[in-house]
Amino acid sequence: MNLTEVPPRSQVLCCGRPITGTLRINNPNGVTLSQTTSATNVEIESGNLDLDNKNLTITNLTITAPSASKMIIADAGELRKVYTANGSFTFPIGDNTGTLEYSPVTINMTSGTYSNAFVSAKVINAKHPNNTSAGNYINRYWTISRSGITNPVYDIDLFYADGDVAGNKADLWGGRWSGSSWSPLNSAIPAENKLSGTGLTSFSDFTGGEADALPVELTSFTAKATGSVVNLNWETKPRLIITGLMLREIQQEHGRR
Ligand SMILES: [Ca+2]
Ligand SMILES: [Ca+2]
Repeated sequence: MNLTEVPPRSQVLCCGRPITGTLRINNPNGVTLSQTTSATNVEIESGNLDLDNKNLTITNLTITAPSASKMIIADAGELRKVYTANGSFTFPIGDNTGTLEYSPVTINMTSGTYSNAFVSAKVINAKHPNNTSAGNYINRYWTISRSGITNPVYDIDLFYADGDVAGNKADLWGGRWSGSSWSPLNSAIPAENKLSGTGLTSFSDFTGGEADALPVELTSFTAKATGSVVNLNWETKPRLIITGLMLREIQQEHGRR
């Protein structure tokens, strides 16, 4: 199936049957998906493929130099990538809320068992409703989920747009929302507008914000009493601020009152 730029206006892709051959998008004015469907091969040569609020399941995707004018708009519907084995895939997604913005996410599955499996991604151009960061955050979050994968382990890279940043992007940390709390990601590279996490085992929402709004977790903590001295050792990701109250509680815990 070819959706080319003749006629030179936006087109609507219907009608929901699986596309077993190649779906080729070549229309600078864009193509909109009108029904949830699947396609074995998708090639995007020009223009945006807007999923609107429908889902598209793909097996293979070809897109060179994706951008805000050559991407898959997935800000309501999901782009679902079939996984049959470990491997990395970049979801070339963005949004058309206000300005068109390209904000891809790369999922590198490093472990798992796959049975009729896919990973899905969509991106919302708004502050996450559970992000309590007051000054430094991004007006963007991604929802990543999966189907048919048991014992998944994966790495993730998320790329936001400059226009998303409220405050100072050097003060942003990545966070994953569990449904009730934030877990920090282990890397943020402001120069690349990038938030990264490795060795993740759960799927959900991701965004960027302040460290105290996306709180740190202790990866290890030991306290050893030597005579009247308590030695505290800890590792955190990404950082920990020990307050006077916390120190006092730790010392009481270990018998220094
Ligand atoms: Ca939209
Ligand atoms: Ca936007």
